[in-house]
Amino acid sequence: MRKGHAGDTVDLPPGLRHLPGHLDARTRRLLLAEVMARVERAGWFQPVMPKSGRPFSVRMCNFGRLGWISDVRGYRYSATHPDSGRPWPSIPAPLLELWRELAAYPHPPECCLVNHYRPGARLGLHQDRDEEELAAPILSVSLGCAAWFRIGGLRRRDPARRLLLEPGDVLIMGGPSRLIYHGIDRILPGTGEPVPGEGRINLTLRRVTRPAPAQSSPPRRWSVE
Ligand code: MD6
Ligand code: FE
Repeated sequence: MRKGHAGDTVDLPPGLRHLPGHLDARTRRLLLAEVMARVERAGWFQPVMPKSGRPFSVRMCNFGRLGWISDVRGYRYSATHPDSGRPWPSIPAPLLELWRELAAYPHPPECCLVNHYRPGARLGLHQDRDEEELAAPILSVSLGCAAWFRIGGLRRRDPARRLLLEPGDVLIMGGPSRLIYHGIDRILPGTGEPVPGEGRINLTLRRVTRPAPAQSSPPRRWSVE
């Protein structure tokens, strides 16, 4: 445990940054409008647990080249929406800007997973490890009502603590915290700001593929004059 950057919540494990209220009310409103316009176009999908087929209490959508999905066949990234077969909408520009500002990673995100929690919805303790590129962090933005976020350790049974995530909060999970277990214990309906369909929306930006190493320019003696 150590003190993070200025403005961070103290006492989080290294690599986990919490920026409370990073997005102001106006930015949140504009972002929510961009998010909802895309979700209306693409449609939500209902993820189910691999094998059991039990539905998640959360519903999902994705933006970007790749989207995270879960069905009876397992968890994976897909270039298309599982119901419509269509490509996902683009990632809103303000989110790409936020990634450039905060991710400390030189390539853009390829996926923005949208989670919608209606009253009573939760998200079980999990690790995000379906990405090939684990050198990139996962960056999340919360909108709508507040929620209790559970933070564990690198092993499922490690002791956990909780953090209140409020609208406009940004959470960055990277470095030694990239694979920690975490989840949403419960949301607090009626707090924060209204979102269409009630509850809470969380956006997670992810780099999925490992970029090819940069091509170095050939030695000068080989170049054609
Ligand atoms: C949520 N968030 O806040 C769920 N994962 O609704 C996540 O599962 C999450 O916030 C990786 C990194 C940041 C996150
Ligand atoms: Fe996660």
